[in-house]
Amino acid sequence: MTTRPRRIDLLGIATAAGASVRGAGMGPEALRVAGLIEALVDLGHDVADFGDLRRPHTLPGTSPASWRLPDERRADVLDLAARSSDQGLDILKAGHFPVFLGGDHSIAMGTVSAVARHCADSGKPVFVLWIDAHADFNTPLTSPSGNLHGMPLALLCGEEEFGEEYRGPWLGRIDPKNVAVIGARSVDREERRLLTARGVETIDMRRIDEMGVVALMRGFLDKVRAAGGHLHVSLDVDAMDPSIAPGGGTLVPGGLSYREAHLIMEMLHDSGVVGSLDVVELNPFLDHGGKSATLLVDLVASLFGRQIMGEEPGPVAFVTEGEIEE
Ligand code: B3U
Ligand code: MN
Ligand code: MN
Repeated sequence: MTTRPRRIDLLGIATAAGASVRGAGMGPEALRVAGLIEALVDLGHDVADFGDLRRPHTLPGTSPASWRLPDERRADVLDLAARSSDQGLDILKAGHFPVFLGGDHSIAMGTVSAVARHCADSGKPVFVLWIDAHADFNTPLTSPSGNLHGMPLALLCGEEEFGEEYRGPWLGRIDPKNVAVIGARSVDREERRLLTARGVETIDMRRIDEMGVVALMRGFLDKVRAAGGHLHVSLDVDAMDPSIAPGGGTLVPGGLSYREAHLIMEMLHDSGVVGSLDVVELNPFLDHGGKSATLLVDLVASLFGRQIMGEEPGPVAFVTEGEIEE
């Protein structure tokens, strides 16, 4: 829940293995440089930074990370998914709020799995809000690109067109009927068919234009609250309009405005049902002087209670990895 104060555990997953464009592996560090920890501490939260999970740049018998072959990139994605799922589960078991810093969106294979595994133990239903220009619901058979950052939701929702190598004790399952994609404006034809068939609520930009984010978000949040659910939020930088968030590798025009994005975050905070977060696809190499990184930090701050007016509790101690008491 986002009720303050929280113990927030940051975990970076420094990879672009699921994308075709390089640079998202630098995302976690750019978010730190843009002041993520300071913003959270300033809001009265207790923050621990667990550093980044990453794959070695060279592995015996494989190509250098910069031009790995598709099979090698898939191996990177799945290794990181298994590790982030296990580490995310530990964070959740400790009662802390995990904030996962991507990395491209394939990292959600692991992060959402952590949440699903944790909630399976307690019987709490998992809901996912996927804030993205894309639906990321392709399978290896429907994907036009073969890039794994376009497939995490399909894997998590139990689509069967994924090979044996995608299965393991790390993989969790979510109910597609508990998923909402908001901000969508680039959905592939086969992907669209799957979303409809599985009952994923897809709040595309046209619905936002017509109805506004408040009514649409209220409908979804009421559902989560009524079910007593845990809400995982997965925030892709390309959900926002490229004019305010240029730092992504797969930008699509016509995205969320500055105010729409903040309003979504403010409503998520007020709902009190959010229990975990991904911030993904930030590509510092393509960003304009930290503009997108700074926007993401401000959006995360809104999710954790920053308000234009109103009381904020003020800073608490910042804890680094070495100092964390077990
Ligand atoms: N739907 C396309 C494009 C895409 C999805 N996610 C991103 N791009 N970032 C695909 O490749 O699956
Ligand atoms: Mn995405
Ligand atoms: Mn996207």
